[in-house]
Amino acid sequence: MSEATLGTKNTAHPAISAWVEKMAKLCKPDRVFWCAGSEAEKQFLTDLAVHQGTLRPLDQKKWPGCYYHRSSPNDVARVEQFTFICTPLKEEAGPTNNWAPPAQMYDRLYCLADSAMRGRTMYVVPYLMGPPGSELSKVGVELTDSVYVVLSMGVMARTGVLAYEQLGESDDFNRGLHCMLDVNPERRFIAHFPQDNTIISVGSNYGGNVLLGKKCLALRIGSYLGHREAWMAEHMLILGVEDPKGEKTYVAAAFPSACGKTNFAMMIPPERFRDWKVWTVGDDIAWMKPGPNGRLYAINPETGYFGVVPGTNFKSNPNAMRSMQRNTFFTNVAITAEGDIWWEGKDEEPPPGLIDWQGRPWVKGEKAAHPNSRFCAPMINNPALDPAVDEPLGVPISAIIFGGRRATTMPLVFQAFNWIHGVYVGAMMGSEMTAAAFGTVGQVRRDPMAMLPFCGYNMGSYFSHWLKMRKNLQRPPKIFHVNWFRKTAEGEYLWPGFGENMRVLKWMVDRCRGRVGADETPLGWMPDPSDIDLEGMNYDRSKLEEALRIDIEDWKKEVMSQDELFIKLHNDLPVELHFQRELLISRL
Ligand code: GTP
Ligand code: SPV
Ligand code: MN
Repeated sequence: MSEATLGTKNTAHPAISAWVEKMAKLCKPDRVFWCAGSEAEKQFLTDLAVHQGTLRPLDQKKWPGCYYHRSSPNDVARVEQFTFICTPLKEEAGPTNNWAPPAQMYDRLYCLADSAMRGRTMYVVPYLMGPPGSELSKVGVELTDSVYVVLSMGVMARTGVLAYEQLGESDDFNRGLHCMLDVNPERRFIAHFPQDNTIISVGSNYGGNVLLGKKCLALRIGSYLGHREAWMAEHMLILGVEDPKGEKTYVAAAFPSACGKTNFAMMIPPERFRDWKVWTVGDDIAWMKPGPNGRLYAINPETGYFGVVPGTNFKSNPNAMRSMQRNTFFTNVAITAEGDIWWEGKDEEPPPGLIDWQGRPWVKGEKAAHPNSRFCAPMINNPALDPAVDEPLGVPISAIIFGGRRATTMPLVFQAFNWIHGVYVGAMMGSEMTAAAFGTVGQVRRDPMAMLPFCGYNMGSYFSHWLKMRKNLQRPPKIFHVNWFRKTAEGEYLWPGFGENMRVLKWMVDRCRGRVGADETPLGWMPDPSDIDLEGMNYDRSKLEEALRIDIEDWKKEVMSQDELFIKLHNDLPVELHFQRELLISRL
């Protein structure tokens, strides 16, 4: 393709054409650039971003195809306080979401978007979430004035004209509009209009706020559509565990933001488990639907990883390190004049002449990389990428794992007695807040199914939806809860985590396959400590016992602390969850 044809209109689809025209009339860009998804286009846009100063090439010998991006210091994470679900009725959004009437929010945002792209280019990014030809896949079109967004979308989703093929003549596509404006938190809104399958995001240029296929479409709009169409959109990784016989067991796990999904999805088993292999299907989002043999099938709608950088190194997560070795965008890490990069927990000395994430010479003791600095890497770089990632049917899920970041109370692992109990366990999940969103880091909050920031409708109805899904499954996944983050009174982690989590994963896989027993406890089924294989690990068994301990007094407090969510949701909370709570109290 010659440069002259780059960006020319590439579809005659009437609804897409009409909507792009309407939005262009509103935003008044100097130029509309239609993305087709070609290599030449990617090169052209990358050069443009470098020329504009949006991207800076890294040392291309060390980091081929990798670029550096620094955001505005006020724009480094998701903004839950500015995120809205705009349904006709407030009850549809429910008590855990910010709500505004659609007409009012459209007015407000159209006002902000009016002429917002003067002197700029509007990029039209058609994209597909999910494998081509999958019944679960969805089409979106994102309009944006950020080249960084266009290029990042190219990593995270299947972008370009292939999306039109999936759409055909249907009008069923997500309309996404993104205007950077002046990247000012006072004019920052992430608004969802589920009934219109529309998203408008203004005033930010940070991943979760602006890569509209990800949290906005794949989770908020996705969960709304899933409720309507009898499938599930979840904040879950998907992995396949291959045992020494070559049998694969797929599990999906919901941990809140920055609580270990990427790490778990890419885990490399320790030496003791050298005959086992973990394959990554996805690290953040699962779309799941009942399929053949009464089982739950899952796809990863994404094609890349937008992962937390700090703490990632060749020991903690080698597959993530390999994934980000080429064709990756790094945002808000520290950099040197030579184009090398560094972050806290990279496990090597900081290079001399380091510039911190805000562009200042780094001072020891200060943060070099922002705690929520991210890599945006294509999944094909991952040596453990599961070939089934492109399978339109998805993979059959044997276990669903919930987990939070909890210094106390929550044992290393337990298994729910059944699906309804498992839904209760997921619904009552708590976790300490992290840097992935603005807020008080470290504070425990209820984060049901790790979906608190991402459920696009009433959380009570969402729980009912979970309960109802059971009816369509003859072989429902077993449900587990894990906690890698329990600490001693001295503040040390009781469990080493990362690759060693394989030992707990094996127990869960063995439970799914009926290969190991368990003890009945007030919380659910728990491993006899001797059933967790600790061989080859320099680790004291008494620590494992402590990590597995149930402290009844802590648990009484835990049940009390669930009151807040029960009161907030009382109108819509399924009665089954009240019963489950009563049962737990009587068992305690
Ligand atoms: P999002 O991309 O925000 O949805 O996060 P995520 O759930 O994918 O989190 P990620 O795997 O990036 O982990 C975030 C943080 O948790 C990093 O600082 C990791 O070092 C830390 N972490 C991950 N797994 C473990 C573990 O098993 N034990 C401990 N102690 N820390 C872990
Ligand atoms: C999260 O915060 O859960 C993420 C990062 O996965 S973002 O895409 O920014 O939401
Ligand atoms: Mn996430």
